[in-house]
Amino acid sequence: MTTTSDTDLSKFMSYILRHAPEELGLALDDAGWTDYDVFSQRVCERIGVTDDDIIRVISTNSKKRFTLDGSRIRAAQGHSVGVDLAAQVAAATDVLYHGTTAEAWASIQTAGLKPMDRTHVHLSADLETARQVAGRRKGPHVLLMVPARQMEAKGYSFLRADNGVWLTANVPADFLSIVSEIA
Ligand code: HQG
Repeated sequence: MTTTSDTDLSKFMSYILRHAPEELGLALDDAGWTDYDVFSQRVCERIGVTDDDIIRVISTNSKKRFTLDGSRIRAAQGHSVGVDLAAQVAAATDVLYHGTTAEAWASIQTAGLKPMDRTHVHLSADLETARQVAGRRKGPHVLLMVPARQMEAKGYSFLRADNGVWLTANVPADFLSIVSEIA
């Protein structure tokens, strides 16, 4: 019987596909894809779930964290291992948003937005998503506006992950402005 919750299974799958494919003896190609059948078999063996559990997590995941494409799977975004998601390079919408803590803002306002432990800075097309990302963290929040189209005109590039999250290498402080602060 499976005792792993869908949340735990989703976290394990993210861990493997974003950060540590070698834990299951897997390799990701340049764009982060790996063979689905081998992935499924190894996840099932390691944590005692079934292929049905994995398929359910892929299809019901609230943030569409996983992309199943024919015989291959990848994490839509969030990687710490270097993968090139550039297939989805897209013209950025006018403005993108980032939700963070007031504490982080203290450094961000001089250092800019950096990818920290991930390969990219994560941005969203709507304010509500940015608010939700910030809401996962304790303390006062800050919502930041990123003038994506203006940055693009200056040579910065943006790409849209499979699940709609926007990614970029970094956002210098000069481009950032506060939308609103939530106590
Ligand atoms: C902050 C979730 C100090 C940045 C969400 C953020 C998202 C700085 C934190 C996805 C900084 C990094 C990503 C600087 C950036 N000084 N702090 N110069 N530059 N930061 O988790 O955007 O559940 O890597 O503001 O929904 O919070 O994983 O990024 O607070 O899409 O699928 O450093 O994670 O998706 O944190 O979240 P993260 P994030 P998943």
